[in-house]
Amino acid sequence: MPSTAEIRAIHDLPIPDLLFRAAQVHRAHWNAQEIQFCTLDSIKTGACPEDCAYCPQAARYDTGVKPEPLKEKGRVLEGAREAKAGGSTRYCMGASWREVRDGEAFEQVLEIVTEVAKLGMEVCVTLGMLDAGQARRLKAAGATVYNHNIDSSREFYETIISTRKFDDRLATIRAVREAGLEVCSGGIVGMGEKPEDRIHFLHELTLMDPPPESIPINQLVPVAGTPLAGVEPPPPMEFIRMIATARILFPRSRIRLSAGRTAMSDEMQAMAFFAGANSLFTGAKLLTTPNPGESHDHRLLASLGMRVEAPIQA
Ligand code: SAM
Ligand code: DTB
Ligand code: SF4
Repeated sequence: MPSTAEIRAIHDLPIPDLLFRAAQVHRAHWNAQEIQFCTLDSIKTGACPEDCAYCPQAARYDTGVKPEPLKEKGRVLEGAREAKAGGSTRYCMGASWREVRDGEAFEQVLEIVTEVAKLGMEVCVTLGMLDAGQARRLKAAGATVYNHNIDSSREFYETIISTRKFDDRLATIRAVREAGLEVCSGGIVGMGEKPEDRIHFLHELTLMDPPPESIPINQLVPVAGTPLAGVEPPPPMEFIRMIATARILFPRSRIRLSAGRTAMSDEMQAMAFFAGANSLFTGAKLLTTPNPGESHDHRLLASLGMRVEAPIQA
């Protein structure tokens, strides 16, 4: 496992060297012309009891997000079919829960997962904390992946969320692993953290054995009403450094260029692809905030001579 000093040495390389190394690693393991399209669906929105300082769905912040109960299965399926038709090979369903509780709502989620799984996309869910038994039930229903971000370094995490501990996050990720699900875990750049926190965040991911199959790198979407509303985005190259360093550290993982793309130029996104990002969230909305949209993404890839990754099973 690399030490934090070794990770820092990679992260701080001169940009041409960093990008060259990242691109080499990327090409050794992936087709660098292809990007996976994933679609997000907020299946239960807002009114979350947690206090994550970045999140528009926390009940305690006045963000204008309209709380919505668990979505009806038919509506989720409609969205999933559309996503597939638009080229997505992964459907990610998020719920603004602190944790999964056994009962009616979880049973409904299991039914939704069962139906979405029949469409032949990768099926990801992100429902907050859970235990190994619940993770096994999700897997049995057809989920392939569970998303649970560590978000930042342990030190910084505990300044942006007070309602749970970093170790709670790690415990859920272990439960997901034990159940045989793939792990999707990444973080957010641009919350006011120091470069040192970003190194420690990546280091935490290297300590997971095996590392997450999928690593979303989000840029903070500052939302009015949240404590992080006024935080300025970091210089674009700091974000690109994170993508490139993640690619070098995790050659076989999906590195996902996630939230924050509406604030990025097309050139910055192109550079993220060159730095090793090979997946993105498409569609006009993330969970509650805007996203560039499918037509933008098809145009962007075409303009770069790139293409959407096709499904593995035709
Ligand atoms: N409630 C569950 C949880 O916290 O794990 C699942 C949904 S939660 C919205 C999923 C992730 O979205 C968070 O871990 C965070 O990384 C990301 N996220 C939330 N708000 C964001 C924002 N304003 N900008 C960037 N990423 C954000
Ligand atoms: C992840 O890392 N980013 C996605 C997904 N995993 C669940 C969520 C981004 C949310 C951005 C804020 C919003 O739209 O509410
Ligand atoms: Fe709730 Fe998840 Fe948002 Fe935190 S990130 S407030 S747990 S929905």
